[in-house]
Amino acid sequence: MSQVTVTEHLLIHQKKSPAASGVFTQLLYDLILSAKLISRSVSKAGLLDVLGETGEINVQGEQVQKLDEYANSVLIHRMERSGALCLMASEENADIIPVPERFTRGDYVLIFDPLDGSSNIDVNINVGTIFSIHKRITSAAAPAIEDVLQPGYRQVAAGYVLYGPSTMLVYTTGMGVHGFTLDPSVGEFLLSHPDMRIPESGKYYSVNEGNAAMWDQPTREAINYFKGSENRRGQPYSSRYVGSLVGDFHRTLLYGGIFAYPKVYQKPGEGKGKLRLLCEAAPLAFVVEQAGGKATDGERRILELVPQRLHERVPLFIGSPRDVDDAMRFMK
Ligand code: P6P
Repeated sequence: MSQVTVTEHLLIHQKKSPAASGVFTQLLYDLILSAKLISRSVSKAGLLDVLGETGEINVQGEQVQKLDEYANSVLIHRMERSGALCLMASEENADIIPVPERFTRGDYVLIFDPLDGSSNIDVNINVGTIFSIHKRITSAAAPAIEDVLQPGYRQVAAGYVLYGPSTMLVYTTGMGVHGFTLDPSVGEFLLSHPDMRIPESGKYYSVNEGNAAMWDQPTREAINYFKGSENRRGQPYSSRYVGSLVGDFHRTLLYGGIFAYPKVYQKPGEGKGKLRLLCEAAPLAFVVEQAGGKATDGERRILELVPQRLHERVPLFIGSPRDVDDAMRFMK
């Protein structure tokens, strides 16, 4: 079967989607190039001494960066030159990143986690890049924080790159979810998972049970439901948790089930989420809903949450519609 490249796929979708323009397609091209550059370094992480301390000078006489700093700098450098963006926000940067005026600027806003789960690099476990794309909503010359603090249902595209045994790109522009696998021999992402759909319910639940003592009672009951045979399946689910959101989410998308990072209560009454709304929960919620799944913060739909702060954190329950509904019966 002749493989469809991501470039062809984008152009096919550009024709179908009135919203997509050449500028938007160019934006995705540059995002894909960034993913290839990051993938190359991730796959050689242990060799290039890109791990560990910063400040060292490697054999090429280059300043050695930690891999997540490297991924962040690749994305910022490449994407500010895409001509499509006016503003960026990164999990690694405290403030928003306006595209400098010396570059051609566009109307899109890119929010990303350059290398999520980077602590797993040292033990060769999957890591990923997560991205979310909005259209700016302010009209002044300079973009503003309001262009970033938009609810997830306004995203025009979202997705992730998973650096694992193979490198995969999974994205949606609101017309389904499509997965591409990088063929390193030709350096091209090839369509490997067209029109991805999450199973109605799955066989895995994915949560860090080490936090159980810090959960509230409804959360404990929800997680116990998946551990027990009194669930809809009449048998316990299997537990899977690698501690890398993109890896845990991708497995949930393919096999079904639920991933949860519930509120943890370090102090009584002060329950907090860990995952970031803008660069983790909202983009993955867009993907999962486009694949037929659901994503909530334990009460509300993730895509309807209006961010108040750039690095706002939320609890996350995401996965197969029946499994998320079952968990919500306990949470509400
Ligand atoms: P914990 C990685 O640091 C991360 O941000 C996500 O990729 C992952 O899902 C989560 O944190 C793991 O957190 O507390 O279980 O180690």
